[in-house]
Amino acid sequence: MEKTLVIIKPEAVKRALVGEILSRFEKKGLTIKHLKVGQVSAEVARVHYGHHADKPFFPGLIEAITAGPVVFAVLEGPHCIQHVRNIIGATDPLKATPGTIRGDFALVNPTNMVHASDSPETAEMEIRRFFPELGQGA
Ligand code: FUP
Repeated sequence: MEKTLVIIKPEAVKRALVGEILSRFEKKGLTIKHLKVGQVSAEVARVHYGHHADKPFFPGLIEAITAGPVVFAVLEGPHCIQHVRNIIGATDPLKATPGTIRGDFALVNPTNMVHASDSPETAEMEIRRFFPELGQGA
């Protein structure tokens, strides 16, 4: 069954939106396979967002994702990756449709509330990155 990695970002944890956000995935019918509170270190953040390293918004992005506690989740279900991307909405909160998580709760980047894997390859890599303790069970 397809799996994806979700990070509920520091701004969303600070605003007490963890339950609301997880609830949207659950109501869709997706299964929460693994869930934990943690923190993204600057070192891991720079790897995770390495594809944006040359962008002007990179320092602010690293600051935002490392700013406080986050919640990591592995979700599972048919077409899970695309369903979760649909539920979170467009990367830019200004373009995210109302009804999506970013459309309902975010105003501007880099605080767009949630990260979710965008392909099977990144999902596998990100689950290993943020749940290394799962090993082969990931
Ligand atoms: P997404 O997969 O939707 O998180 O989108 P990206 O990987 O393209 O972007 C990662 C993060 O970079 C976003 F969550 C927010 C931040 N970002 C900006 O701050 N400004 C931009 O113009 C684009 C992305």
